Amino acid sequence: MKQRCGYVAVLGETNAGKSTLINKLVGQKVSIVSRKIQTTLSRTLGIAIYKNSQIILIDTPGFLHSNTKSAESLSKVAWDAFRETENILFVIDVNKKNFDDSIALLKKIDAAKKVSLVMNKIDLIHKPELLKIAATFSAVRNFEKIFMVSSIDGSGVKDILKYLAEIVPQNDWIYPQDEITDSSFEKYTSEITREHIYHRLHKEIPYRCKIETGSYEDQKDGSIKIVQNIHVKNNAHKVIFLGHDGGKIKAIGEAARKELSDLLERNVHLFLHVLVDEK
Ligand SMILES: Nc1nc2c(ncn2[C@@H]2O[C@H](COP(=O)(O)OP(=O)(O)OP(=O)(O)O)[C@@H](O)[C@H]2O)c(=O)[nH]1
Ligand SMILES: [Mg+2]
Repeated sequence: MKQRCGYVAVLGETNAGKSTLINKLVGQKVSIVSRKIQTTLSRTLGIAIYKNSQIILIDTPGFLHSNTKSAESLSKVAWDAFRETENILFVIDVNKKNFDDSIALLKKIDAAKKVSLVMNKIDLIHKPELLKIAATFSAVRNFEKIFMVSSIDGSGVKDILKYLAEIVPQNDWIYPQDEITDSSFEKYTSEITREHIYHRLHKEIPYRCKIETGSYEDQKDGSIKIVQNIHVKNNAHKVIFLGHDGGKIKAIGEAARKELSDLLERNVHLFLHVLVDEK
């Protein structure tokens, strides 16, 4: 059987569940997820395989209708990814009270693109509502397909996978069979820590920090030592990160270490340093 391979961009408002969907399609975590807005900060690839097709999903930062500089630059990242392919999954959170922002965004996508609508989070609403929402969006433009899914429990997600496997063109696979993302080891591992920071620290703090994997080193016993630096803006933020007696950072480190051990299938020794970066 001839191989098929192609790119699909996943677009939508922030918090719609794009990264959750991509992780389900890939079958493994490639992109971090949180309840907070603007979790995805850079273009991240998730590579899914179905039969003879390799589907390269481009995760993008979600759109946020705000005029701040950071929202603008994240939107640019998403539009750049969008230009890489004609196949688009447009993800909406069906549980939202108001779809104006999603519709405004949808209108910016030119007619030549092949867009499918993914109505996500169907586990949260009554089924009759779904048809109304589908009709609202169908009035805005033509969709190749409309999917109703729950990316959390996975219902309906397989249908998307099958569909994408059919529409990607005949091409040799770009990535090796066992590759699930194009992220470097450094980025992948620091993203996991960032997710745990989002879960454990509130409001603006997580947005004001930058995490980088400083070094990693295989140990003789088969484990791996990973050192990560968390750069924060000022001393006050550092104090919040550390928490009482360093308890906060310890809890973040422990949760991230556990998850990294599972993902990497080996023992991980994780060292987190909080550094004040006045610049
Ligand atoms: N109940 C329910 N929650 C979901 C579903 N999909 C995603 N979520 C939740 O929605 C929140 C946002 O999910 P993300 O995958 O981070 O959303 P995103 O669209 O990637 O967000 P950004 O990266 O900020 O653009 C998380 O708390 C997810 O657990 C779903 O199908 N059902
Ligand atoms: Mg995301």
